Amino acid sequence: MTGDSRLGEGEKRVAVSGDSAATDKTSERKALAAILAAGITNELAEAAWRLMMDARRILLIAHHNPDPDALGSALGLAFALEAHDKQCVVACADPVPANFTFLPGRERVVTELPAEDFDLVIALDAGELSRYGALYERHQAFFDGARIVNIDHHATSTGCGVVNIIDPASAATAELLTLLLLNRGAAISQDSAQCLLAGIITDTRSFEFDATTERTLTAGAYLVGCGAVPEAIIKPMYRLKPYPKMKLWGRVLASVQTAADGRVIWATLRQRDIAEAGATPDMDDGLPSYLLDTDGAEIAILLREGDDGKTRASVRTTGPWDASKLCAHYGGGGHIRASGCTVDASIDEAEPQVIAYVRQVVTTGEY
Ligand SMILES: [Mn+2]
Repeated sequence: MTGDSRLGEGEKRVAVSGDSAATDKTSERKALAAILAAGITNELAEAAWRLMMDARRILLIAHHNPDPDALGSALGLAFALEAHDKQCVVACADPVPANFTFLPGRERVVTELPAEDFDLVIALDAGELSRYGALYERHQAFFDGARIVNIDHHATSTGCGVVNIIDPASAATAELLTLLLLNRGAAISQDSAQCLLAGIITDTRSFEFDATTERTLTAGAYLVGCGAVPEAIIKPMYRLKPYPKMKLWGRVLASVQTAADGRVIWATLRQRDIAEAGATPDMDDGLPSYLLDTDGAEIAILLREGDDGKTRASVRTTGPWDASKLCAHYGGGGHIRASGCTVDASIDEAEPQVIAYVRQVVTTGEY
């Protein structure tokens, strides 16, 4: 951009950083929108959008045990559809977790349907109706006969709709929704953007997981341009803790030990730790991963004393180690990086047993 030659030197600088910067911003946003809009096939986007535009009352459902991607996708899409004069109800079998303070509209999520008078259902972040839990179980006949649009990003999804938009290349359902809305030229309000960004940020743990692509970040950039605020999501989601949780973590971290030159790290959580910290049992949430953040640690284990005399082990791994195989030894399972099992022994008996087994795996490579 060239400045106005009639302006003095100082004025010219003001002109350049003002008007042309605003023009650049608009064209930059248009370019981002075009890139994102091209990330979804037009036919599929059109088929889904037509069903939404033809509907009057729309039910948007998030899977049970909801995460911010499921709820943020449902709320974010509801905000966008309401701008097109659609009546939207957002439902989930379980209530919105208390720390999801960053989701605009969370107070409107219902755990039970007011009625079954919907002409479209949009199922978000899971490809099987059974994953919608009690909501599906209580209204099975309605859901089995309903017209459903299914939007999800899990590779294992079978699709439960007449139109299924399932894209495992998307790091989050919310990323896929951003593509859909931009493909259809739909406006994304600040509230909608905040919900969608929450889905993207939490499914990638702040753009850390390897599911994060250039497109994921582009979608994030676009949503920030719509007014979404990353800090409002990241701090309550990952860092803010109630004081009793801080106290509990302090007690548990004081018990930390290592074996196999620090490659195995573990800590114990006893019933009295919970009681004396004034904590609740769910406040160990995040602790096993936190242990794995120790330099040199490859396998992290949190051993928790149950109130039934048994011991619960939560295992997190990095490198070549398969947490699900380690836990299978005790009849448990899960994922490669995160698994759990219950050891039928008191914590004092279980601790040396489990550590001896894991130490043997690390030194021999045999599970
Ligand atoms: Mn998801």
